[in-house]
Amino acid sequence: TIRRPLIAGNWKMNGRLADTAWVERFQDALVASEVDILVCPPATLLHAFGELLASRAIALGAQDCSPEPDGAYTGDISAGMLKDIGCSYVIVGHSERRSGHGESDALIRSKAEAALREGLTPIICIGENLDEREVGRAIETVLAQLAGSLPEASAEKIVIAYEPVWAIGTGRSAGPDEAQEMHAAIRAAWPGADAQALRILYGGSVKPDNAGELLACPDVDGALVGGASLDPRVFARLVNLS
Ligand code: G2H
Repeated sequence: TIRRPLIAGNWKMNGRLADTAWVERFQDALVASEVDILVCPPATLLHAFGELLASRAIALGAQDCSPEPDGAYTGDISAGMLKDIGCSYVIVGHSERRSGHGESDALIRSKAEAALREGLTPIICIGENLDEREVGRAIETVLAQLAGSLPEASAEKIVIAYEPVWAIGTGRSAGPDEAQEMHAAIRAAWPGADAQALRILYGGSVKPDNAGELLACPDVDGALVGGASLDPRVFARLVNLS
């Protein structure tokens, strides 16, 4: 495959300064890595992580960014600021921001565009909720989100994360068939001729127990891992089996 897998940890709103010890523990538990590794701690820890990761083959990412450059936007953090402290990725449109902060596809697209302008790789999250899956509209919903949130960019400059909302933090992950079907639909809907270069991550209760079968799917190019990324040994196990 021309796609190098990416295993990304999304810490969400967890972590204190003392948790920067994670980096060394993770490194100690790492066997070999044929994959790209990314950690997205909360904004308060980005700078400390940036200094620790600078000498290691682990990329740093943020969990959100403003669609705006600098300016009068109290509380927001621009993509340029993230770049400045060493980020190379930023998650945009996570379902917790779509639902908890009313983020629309259009806003997510402009956040992804802001990231691209700064040379960051946006990880654009899409996923259906349980009702949408149960009435048979999962693919339709996800492809509409994709069309609405996607900036114009070549496939290698962005990452898509498919996270079915019903699988997030619930302990119930999609089965490999459900994941593969959706990932293939996303790749088929990619507007450019470079769909084979697009990395599509699966997210939602990924753990060492279920990661093997998910990552073995031909169109699953890695994972966006929440809860299981907080423990450095568990996250290392996920990377080691990729
Ligand atoms: C999905 C995922 C990480 P978890 O939100 O983005 O979290 O693995 O805890 O379900």
